[in-house]
Amino acid sequence: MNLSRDLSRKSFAIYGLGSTGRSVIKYFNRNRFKNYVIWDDDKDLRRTWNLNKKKEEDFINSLNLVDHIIVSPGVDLKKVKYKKILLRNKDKIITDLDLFYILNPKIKSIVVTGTNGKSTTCKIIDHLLKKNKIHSVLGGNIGKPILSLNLKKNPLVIIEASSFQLSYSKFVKPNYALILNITNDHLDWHGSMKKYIEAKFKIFSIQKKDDYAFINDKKLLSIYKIKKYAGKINFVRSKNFKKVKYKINNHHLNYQANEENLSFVFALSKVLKITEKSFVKSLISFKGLPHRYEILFRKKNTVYINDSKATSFQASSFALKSNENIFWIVGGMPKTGDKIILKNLKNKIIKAYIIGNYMGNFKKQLSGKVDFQLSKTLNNAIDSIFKEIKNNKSKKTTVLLSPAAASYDQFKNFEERGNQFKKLIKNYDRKYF
Ligand code: UMA
Repeated sequence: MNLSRDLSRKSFAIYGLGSTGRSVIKYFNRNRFKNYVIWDDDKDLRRTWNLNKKKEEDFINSLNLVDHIIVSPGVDLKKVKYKKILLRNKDKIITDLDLFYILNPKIKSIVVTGTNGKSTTCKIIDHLLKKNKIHSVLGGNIGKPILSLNLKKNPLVIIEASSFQLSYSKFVKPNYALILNITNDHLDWHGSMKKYIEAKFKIFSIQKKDDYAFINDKKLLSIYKIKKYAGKINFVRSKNFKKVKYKINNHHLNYQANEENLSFVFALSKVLKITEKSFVKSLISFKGLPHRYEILFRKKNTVYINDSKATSFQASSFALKSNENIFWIVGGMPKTGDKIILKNLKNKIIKAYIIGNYMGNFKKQLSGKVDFQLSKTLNNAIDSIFKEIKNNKSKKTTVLLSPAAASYDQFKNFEERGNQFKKLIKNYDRKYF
């Protein structure tokens, strides 16, 4: 598809009125894009936006007529209500990331994708750049839609890109592209591992020869033959980072970031000509993110950890590995293909408290491995855990919410799940101690 830079005269259909859709509308209104129709499958949202039956008909008809259809990352083409018409017009589908790149051809950007640790890595990069007086802004999957960013003073834009966003994107062209890691995740959405990997590799596919592609997986490099089309390939080796690691004493990093992801930040810092001394100094002053191995407090031999962002077993395994005597709150909407492999972790868990609408799945996976209880809700789980702790104050224990599953069965998102955990812990702490 050839996307003209003069987009203001084109016609658009915007599918999805979450934060992405709303940011596109705002952008259009600010920049006099007049020719667009909007839609959301959610009834309540339609009421808010005054989308009646007539507007629905207009929207459906316009899908065949408009120049471009902008879909939100959460829209799954295999399941969405108007899937047939969308599939028929698949070539017209673009994303807010595409708009961003087309509308801002001169802006320099860093795109970070990968299965685990994207948000933390982006935050660390943002922190590093700011500490080194490089003006940067951060957006994308991390929370702020990319079209809502303030581009005054020509910032270096850091974009966290999910595989959902990349899957429909066609024009993402970062100066620095990082694929941190790729493990089993979101397969229910993408259909296969191959499609998932292909979505991620898009960030390399239209780079210019002066751009940088950072990757550490040699196997993927050869399978996808990215040498053909990517920019300069920077093969990230953790042994380079290991040489400076011992100088960085920061417990936020120990818990939240892994060596693999920090190796990418280190490799990027070299390309950006940040000195090693400054890199170390900047990382020492990094403070962590909420919901990612967030230590709430320690009290009476017990530490309370909110790791609500862990939506796959791989993501949860870090918290399990790093603690002992764990009361583990686990469960939610399991990811397709995700397996709970406890092997050496079994002895670390006192008991698992299964929550969510898919308890059967977790029960099956934990049976015969660890003691567990079907709690269903966070409240029940925490209630039972506090009773246990009260009776056993002398032992060092960990109360851990690290669900190894998505939150959508019971919560709006992982943030809501984590915030509810924090609130309940505070209330129970007040009640019991
Ligand atoms: N919708 C439909 N039909 C559908 C599916 C969705 O109409 O078939 C509508 C929904 O009713 C809703 C809207 O689309 O109103 C939701 O859009 P969305 O799910 O794409 O969510 P946004 O609010 O636009 O937020 C998205 C990202 N969400 C997802 O990818 C699910 C946000 O990442 C991101 O911050 C935001 O764009 C800005 O870029 C969140 C996330 O949870 C934090 N991401 C996942 C993760 O990190 O694991 C991928």
